[in-house]
Amino acid sequence: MTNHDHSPTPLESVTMLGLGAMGSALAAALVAAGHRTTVWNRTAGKAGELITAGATEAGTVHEAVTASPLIVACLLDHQSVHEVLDPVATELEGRTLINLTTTTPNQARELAAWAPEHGIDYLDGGLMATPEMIGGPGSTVLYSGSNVVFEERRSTLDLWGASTYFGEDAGMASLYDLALLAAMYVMFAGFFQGAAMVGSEGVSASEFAQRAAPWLNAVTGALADFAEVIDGGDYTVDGQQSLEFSDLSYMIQAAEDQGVGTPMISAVQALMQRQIDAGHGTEAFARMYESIRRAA
Ligand code: FVH
Repeated sequence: MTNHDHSPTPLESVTMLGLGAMGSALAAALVAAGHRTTVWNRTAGKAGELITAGATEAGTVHEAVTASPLIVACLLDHQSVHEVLDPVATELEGRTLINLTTTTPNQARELAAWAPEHGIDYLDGGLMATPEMIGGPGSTVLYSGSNVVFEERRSTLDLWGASTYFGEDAGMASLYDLALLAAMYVMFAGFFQGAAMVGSEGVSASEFAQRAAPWLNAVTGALADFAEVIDGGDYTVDGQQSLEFSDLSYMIQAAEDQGVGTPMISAVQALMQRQIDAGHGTEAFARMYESIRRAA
């Protein structure tokens, strides 16, 4: 994994395929940096602002991919990437393809295997940003696949956000991307669970958010401790809250008494109960990881 500063961006010709919300933001950053940028979108009429800023619109995918040595795809999904690129695979030979479309790890690996069959250098990317964040301090883009492409194009990649490389296995950027999003969605759902509990007494979600945000922020400090226990593989270590101590029955009862659903806390309780039933109740709370690690 690498992450380091780079010199100013050498100007180059870049083609952006896909001008949805994200593709447009990525293309705008390229144009703003002075790259000779060609843009293409399946449906016409999305390139107006980019053309005004200095981009050139290609009328066909063929025209788009032959305009630049570097092709960036930001389309809807894996299927749309193949729909767009398969017909121009011959024209892509000798060029570099950076795919920032969200895919599963195996879909990224499939594209990474498809690309060299057609003489294409391939780098896969996972965007940890919304379109508004592109180019700003909070934007991170995860990459895996060709290390040569990553290093050679690094200064261009850095226009979109902090670039982090996860190795030659093209599926790794996607895996990290989706794992981080999994953690985020479950945390958000936990917030909704708590908001519903206090909401049953007329407390607004906004008021709850003011208390939940600093609380959640404070407790993320525990992640490193959990990680150490998991990586060490010994859940009997001292100083850790036990699974039995972490019983959520009162929480579930409170929610039920308030007439609120318990999907999130019941799911957590069930994961812990599996470990307790297997005889590990006195072991560390982080042992819950073992209920998730392998599909039931
Ligand atoms: N927007 C976001 O916040 C998230 C942030 C994290 C990463 N995602 C992923 O980025 C990909 C693109 O997302 P997007 O926000 O640009 O998506 P849309 O605005 O819906 O634009 C989709 C573009 O894909 C084109 N497209 C769809 N299907 C096809 C197809 N079969 N052939 C050719 N192009 C296709 C679509 O074209 P059109 O509908 O305008 O003709 C748009 O250009 C995505 O993987 C996110 O998961 C964004």
